[in-house]
Amino acid sequence: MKNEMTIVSVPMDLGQARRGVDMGPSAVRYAGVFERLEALGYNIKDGGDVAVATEKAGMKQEAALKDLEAVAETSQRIEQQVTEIHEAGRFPLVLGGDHSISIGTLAAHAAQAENLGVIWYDAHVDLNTGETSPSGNIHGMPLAVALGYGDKKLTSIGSGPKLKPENIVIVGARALDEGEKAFVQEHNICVYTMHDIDRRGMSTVMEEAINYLRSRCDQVHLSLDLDGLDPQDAPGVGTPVVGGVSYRESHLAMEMLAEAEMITSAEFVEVNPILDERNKTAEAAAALMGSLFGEKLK
Ligand code: 5AB
Ligand code: MN
Ligand code: MN
Ligand code: MN
Repeated sequence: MKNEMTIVSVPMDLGQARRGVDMGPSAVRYAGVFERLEALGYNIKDGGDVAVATEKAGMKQEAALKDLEAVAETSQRIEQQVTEIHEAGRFPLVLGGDHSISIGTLAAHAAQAENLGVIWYDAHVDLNTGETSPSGNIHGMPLAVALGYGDKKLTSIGSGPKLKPENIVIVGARALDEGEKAFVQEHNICVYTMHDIDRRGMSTVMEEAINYLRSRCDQVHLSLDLDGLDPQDAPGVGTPVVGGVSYRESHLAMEMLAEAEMITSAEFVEVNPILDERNKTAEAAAALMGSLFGEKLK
């Protein structure tokens, strides 16, 4: 892992319907991320906030992709700002915001990798398009967009192809829409569901995921949606799903990634302080970052 890191906030809430997730980055900062990572010896630069576009009045309720223009405009800015972090030779750590921010981050990461891999830690698989989405919420679509599926305004962000379906590993999935199930089947995407984690253990699941991505990818991005965790451990999320990954299992997963020394960029998303209990979810996010960046090893 690079020792030089830039942390950037994206106070974005346009990708879903519940207000408050735009305050996620502040809550995570308040939970002590900077202090925690500086104590591990990282040189951290504060990249500030990416400016989030304002929604177009009246767009919200009817459209198949809600607030498409504003999300696209913001994604463009995210892509630019994250690209600058890469160009400065620093590790990009992005704090969300809803998961639509990945449209911009993945575009930036993909552009400077030969073959980008992704670990998508989430209760959901985020593989909807405007055609399959039950909600029209773009935070349920970023992985599909990175694979080239969805509205042109989103798939055209950044340059060239972003992700290959065989370079994705999803961990913690337990709430797939019908269209997403078909997408996973059709593209043969590697999904470790809660069943797999229950049955085979997080340790085996992560070992397989790490070995698989290491054998084929030159860079690996971690996208951690806090709703991957069980709502008991991470109640402050907009789309909670019962029966999730535990706090301890999540720490183990992060520690194994730290040991593997394979993560080249990361984001923690979907923390909603309004729905949270005493900043528990933001604190879980900060603690998981501690593990991802080597707390157990030092
Ligand atoms: B999240 C749902 N699949 O598309 C949809 O939190 C939920 O980024 C999406 O994983 C959840 O609206 C998106 C029902
Ligand atoms: Mn999710
Ligand atoms: Mn998600
Ligand atoms: Mn969510």
